[in-house]
Amino acid sequence: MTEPEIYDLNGKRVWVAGEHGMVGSALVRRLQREHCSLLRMPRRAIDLRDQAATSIWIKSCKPQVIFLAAARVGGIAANAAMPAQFLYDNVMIAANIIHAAHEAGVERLLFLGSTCIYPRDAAQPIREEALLTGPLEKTNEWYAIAKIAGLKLAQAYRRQYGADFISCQPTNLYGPGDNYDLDSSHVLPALLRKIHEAKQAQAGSMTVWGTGRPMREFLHVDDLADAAVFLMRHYAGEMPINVGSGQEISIAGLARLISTVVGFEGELVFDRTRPDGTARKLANSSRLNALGWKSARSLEDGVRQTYTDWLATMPSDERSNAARTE
Ligand code: GFB
Repeated sequence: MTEPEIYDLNGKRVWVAGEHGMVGSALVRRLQREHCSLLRMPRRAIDLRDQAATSIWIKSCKPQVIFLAAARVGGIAANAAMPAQFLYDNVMIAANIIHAAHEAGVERLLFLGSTCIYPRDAAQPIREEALLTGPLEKTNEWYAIAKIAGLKLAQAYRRQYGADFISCQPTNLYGPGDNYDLDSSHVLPALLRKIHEAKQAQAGSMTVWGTGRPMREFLHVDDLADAAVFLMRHYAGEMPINVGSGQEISIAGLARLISTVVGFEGELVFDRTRPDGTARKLANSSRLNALGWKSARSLEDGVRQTYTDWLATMPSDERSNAARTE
């Protein structure tokens, strides 16, 4: 059973803030299948941390709908290296866009948070009610605090001004357009790259950070984009909604899965000097499921597709080298 549609995107002027990032570009791909008018901002045309510039942009292009996917993001190492940027950039982006959207009379806005907003020791699978019930995981508290501020802004503007702003928090994402830089990436693209390179080099082993024991839930970014469009159409309320796949795997299990996909048969070595981060972070997505949306793609299919997508972005000499060694 799907909840009835409460908002019609047909003919609407829609802006995806952060349209050049992994999430934003997935949203643009998804919205291109809708009969709406997508407003496009050239890459780096406006610094969304700049309040005046952001406000002028929104007032001049007059979106009726905003998907707020712009953010500074990164994996466990990037969070540790750049706490100021993760906090400042994300607070500013959220505050500037949400305030300007309110001033410009935007009809609907969806703020994209992250499941790292939840307390480190929250009961699993984590329900939305767990927010602000305990201390955060230290390895990403700066980013988490900025994301909590963003969803609280959406709630506050809804409560005080009646603005129809909603939030959702996706679980760990992967897919086309991800960051493959090993110093700043998340685990899935990092392991795809490291395992691919280990195979090419015919290495006997490759290194996985931490103990391999932490559990993570992964969602393909195209599934997130579909869920976000679904929420825009079917949901209004203060409660920020979890968006997960329900597919949980240990980091060691993920490394084994990627080894199978890539065809690497060497040993996995665990570097225990690297942090594990949160032990487990499985979202309870039953609210979203009850509204009528559920992820259908298996993690293995998603990883295979992502590996193919990534190989396709490589220069052709590297790609053919990769194909030869398969
Ligand atoms: O994806 P990730 O960097 O971030 O790391 P989080 C997840 C787990 O994978 C950690 C392990 O236990 C890492 O130690 N891991 C193993 C690796 N090998 C690697 C590797 O080569 N690279 C990376 N990056 N990890 C992030 C937050 O947390 O999740 C963000 O820091 C955000 O703020 C994001 O919330 C969704 O899953 O721990």
